[in-house]
Amino acid sequence: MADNKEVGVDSTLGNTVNESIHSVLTNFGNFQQKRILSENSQRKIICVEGTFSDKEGSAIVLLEKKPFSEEILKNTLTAESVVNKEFSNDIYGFYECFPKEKYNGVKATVIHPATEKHIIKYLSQEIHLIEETAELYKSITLPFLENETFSIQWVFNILEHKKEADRIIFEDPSPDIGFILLPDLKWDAKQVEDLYLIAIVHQKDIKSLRDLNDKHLPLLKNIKEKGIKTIEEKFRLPGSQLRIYVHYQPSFYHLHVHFTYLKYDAPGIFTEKSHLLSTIIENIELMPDYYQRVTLPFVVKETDNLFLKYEEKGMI
Ligand code: M7G
Repeated sequence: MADNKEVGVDSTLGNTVNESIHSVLTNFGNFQQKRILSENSQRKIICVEGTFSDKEGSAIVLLEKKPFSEEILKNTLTAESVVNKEFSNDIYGFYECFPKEKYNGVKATVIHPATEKHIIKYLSQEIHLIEETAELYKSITLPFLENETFSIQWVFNILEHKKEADRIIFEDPSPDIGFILLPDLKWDAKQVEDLYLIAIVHQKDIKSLRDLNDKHLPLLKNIKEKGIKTIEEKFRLPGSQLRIYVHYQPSFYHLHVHFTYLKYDAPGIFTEKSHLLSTIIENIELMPDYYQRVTLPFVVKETDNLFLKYEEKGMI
């Protein structure tokens, strides 16, 4: 802790207000904490809102303890780890163990400048389930989405190879059925225990599950088939150990498919949010406009503007 503070005083943050925080951040010396947005002791994750002293706008910092990879384990049970005894009782001993710094990392995600919508996304609050009929989608959800969604600039940066190009695991460049497969923001790609990849499609006009119909079947099948093959080759996990799904509502309205390790309880895998890709394909094969006709439930936070729109129209 004391060491961190010393590094923090010798601030290496940028000297211009406009420079992206991500070009200069090497420590949290200039971060001023405002409030804890959410915390989950089971997932060992905390989400903090604050500011960087020489930057304009709010910042969100997410800290998450990492799972034990083979490498971390191998380097923790060694003579280099410090082990302090807390107490012992009969055959039971309780210790605090400090592995070497390199094997003791905490995953940190920084969002800056964070919009109000980002803050709401990470703020712990009451949630509601809305049964969105096809009619409600057209009259409330769609007009809302057209005005108020997260920027998907990060998606275009990936598709155009401007960012994260070195993280791409597979690309099918076809404009119709092509996609890029790469590690999700939530995965450091160091161990398969929390494997999390996303396939982002090259087609630009598919907002979400709601837009999918029979003309997208070749695209969906291509993602499933090549995604599984790539993961099998690179990470030695067969398709039968993968959870392949789409979120509804997504946070980002450009079609992407989530691939996670079946044993990993990834965030957002609950039934009211996830739709398995294989089920989506089957449903569309049975009825080409299934997703334009069906009622799709989704979860929304109480302070989300979409919730307020449904409330205004007396739907909640
Ligand atoms: P979603 O279903 O739209 O929203 O998924 P969710 O966040 O509610 O799950 C978007 C996925 O994209 C999430 O799993 C994010 O972790 C991931 N993601 C978001 N961003 C901003 C990035 C990014 O910049 N790079 C990568 N590789 N993944 C991202």
